[in-house]
Amino acid sequence: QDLNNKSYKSGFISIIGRPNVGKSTFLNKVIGQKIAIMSDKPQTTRNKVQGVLTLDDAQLIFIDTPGIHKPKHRLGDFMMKVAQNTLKEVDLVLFMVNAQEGFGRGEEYIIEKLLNVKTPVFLVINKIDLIHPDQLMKVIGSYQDKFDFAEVVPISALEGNNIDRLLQQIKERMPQGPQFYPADQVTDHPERFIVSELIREKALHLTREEIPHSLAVVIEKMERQPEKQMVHVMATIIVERDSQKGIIIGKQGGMLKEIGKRARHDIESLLGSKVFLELWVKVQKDWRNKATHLRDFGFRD
Ligand code: GDP
Ligand code: K
Ligand code: MG
Repeated sequence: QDLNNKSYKSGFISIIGRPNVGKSTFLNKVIGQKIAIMSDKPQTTRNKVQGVLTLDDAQLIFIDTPGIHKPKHRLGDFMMKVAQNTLKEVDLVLFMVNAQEGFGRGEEYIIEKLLNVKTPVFLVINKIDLIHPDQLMKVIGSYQDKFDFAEVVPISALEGNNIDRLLQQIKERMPQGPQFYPADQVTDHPERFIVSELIREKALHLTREEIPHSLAVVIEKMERQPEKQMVHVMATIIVERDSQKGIIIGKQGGMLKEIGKRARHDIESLLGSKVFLELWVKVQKDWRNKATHLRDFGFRD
């Protein structure tokens, strides 16, 4: 990777939409089977990577929006916040709808509650293979009345119609940036990111309200050690204040130990291997002000 390559673009994209509109089918088409299988593993992590598409001149990283793929689209206040924060942090939102169904209450709800962000939103009208072109114009109209979409793109995720054009338009919206993932590693396992999210999740869960969601986890090292048949993971938990560091470490290191124990358990099942997990805690003031944390943390290699 050429770090001085000024024309390379990279960014984060969230796909939202009601169940069965075709989100998974789209990702499958774009990224391929492997990642889709990966994304079906049960994980409750925030900002889980669903797939990464590495092109010659851009890398598109699709990020899950937790909560909104649940069967019920009524989210609790908390999940709503989580979802909204994700949508704020990404570079682009794809709002996918079913061309056959048109605007409905589910869509209205998403527009009202979730799309209240500055991030550009594309309306992706999927399953156009199932409708007549005249109907498409009506569907588009019904949505454009409701929201100011940056683009409106009709596609068929199943048959592949217009997918290339959509990818081109996505690319145009991506900021200049590095290739976060090496092209080969990515197509298989965005493991590091998931590992960092697993640790983050345990830390947040165990400390409850005391630690804000600004906590970040950087994977310093993730190394297979075939001779010991285990993976050595070294990670740093980053907080913003000394007091938070104290909470994370806990009495006689008890909290950090518990975070490590629970995270290790999950990482072992993710990697299918024994794991030696080494956890460190570091204070870094205002790290959130440094670009978005999606970029600064978790993706470091
Ligand atoms: P998700 O819940 O949004 O992830 O939706 P899925 O990707 O699971 O798709 C739901 C159903 O719609 C599946 O049976 C897909 O095969 C079907 N589907 C998805 N995209 C298309 C499309 O472009 N055309 C047609 N005809 N069916 C589609
Ligand atoms: K589904
Ligand atoms: Mg799906």
